[in-house]
Amino acid sequence: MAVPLSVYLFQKKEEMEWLDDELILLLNEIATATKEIAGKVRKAGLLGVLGSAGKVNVQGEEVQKLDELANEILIESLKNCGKACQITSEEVEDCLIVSEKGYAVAFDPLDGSSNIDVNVSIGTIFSIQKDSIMKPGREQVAAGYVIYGPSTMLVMSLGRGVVAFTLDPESGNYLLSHPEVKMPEKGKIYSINEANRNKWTNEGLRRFVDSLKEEKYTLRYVGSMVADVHRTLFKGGIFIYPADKKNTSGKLRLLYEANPMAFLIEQAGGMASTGEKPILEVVPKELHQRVPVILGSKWEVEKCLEFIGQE
Ligand code: AHM
Ligand code: MG
Repeated sequence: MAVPLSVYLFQKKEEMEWLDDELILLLNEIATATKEIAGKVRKAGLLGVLGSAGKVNVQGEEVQKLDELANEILIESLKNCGKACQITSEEVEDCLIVSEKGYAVAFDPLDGSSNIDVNVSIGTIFSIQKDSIMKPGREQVAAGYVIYGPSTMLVMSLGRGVVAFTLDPESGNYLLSHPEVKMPEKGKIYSINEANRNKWTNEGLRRFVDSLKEEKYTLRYVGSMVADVHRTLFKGGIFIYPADKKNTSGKLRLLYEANPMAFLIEQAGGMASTGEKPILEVVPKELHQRVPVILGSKWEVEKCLEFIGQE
């Protein structure tokens, strides 16, 4: 019988001295909230929650009804559990300060909004820091995501490797299905929105993508970061959301998207860079700051950095 998440966390307490009861409670709370979100996602077409909520968020992007619902579920549960000192969401303008000390949580409640209405995988991404969310990603105490795909999976790192749990719909438990996620050193897939090719601001990037084509790589791009990173984590290769003429710092947000994913990728043996430095070394200046993202297997990321450095 596979180990449930709550049991796994208590088992790890002895080898990970930073894993205290507060953090365990917080992680369990996030997991519980994502089960509720998974339930809503599964029956979205029946609940009348598909489509736009008729407003734009702080980033100027259209908010979907399910974005709002997922955001409310997470904020409520984090407030109620009393273990989060700061709560920051992609959908909310300001950081909610609850207390001075404790665990600060940043999350993207439902990533991949454009895929909600067409029943394509979407996800929830979270990042946990001690006391303040405005710290470099390297200092995250835990990070992870839940992918609402054919299976619902929770992929997580506590700073010592990456583990994955699969939601068992019968028992309602996240069960340990992948005790050690290690990504391949080199893959066969690249993932980038190539429709933006002419807008990319780095000529080396265009040459890098051409070189992958020559090496018979295949292209996969879902347009949900969670799904694209999940595949990259398990199969290797590279995922890129670069700076372009429209999004001059890229599109993805440092605190909710880039940092937690970079943490997971590094913990699984891969690399994650902005093109200038490791994502995890970026010192955040603003809550909703964006960064270019280049992440994946070491071989492809190093190659990409060579190409974009010789623009
Ligand atoms: P969202 O958080 O509003 O859903 O936006 C982020 C998403 C990512 O999941 C994905 O990698 C990216 O936007 C896709 O953007 P594009 O449609 O420009 O390729
Ligand atoms: Mg997102």
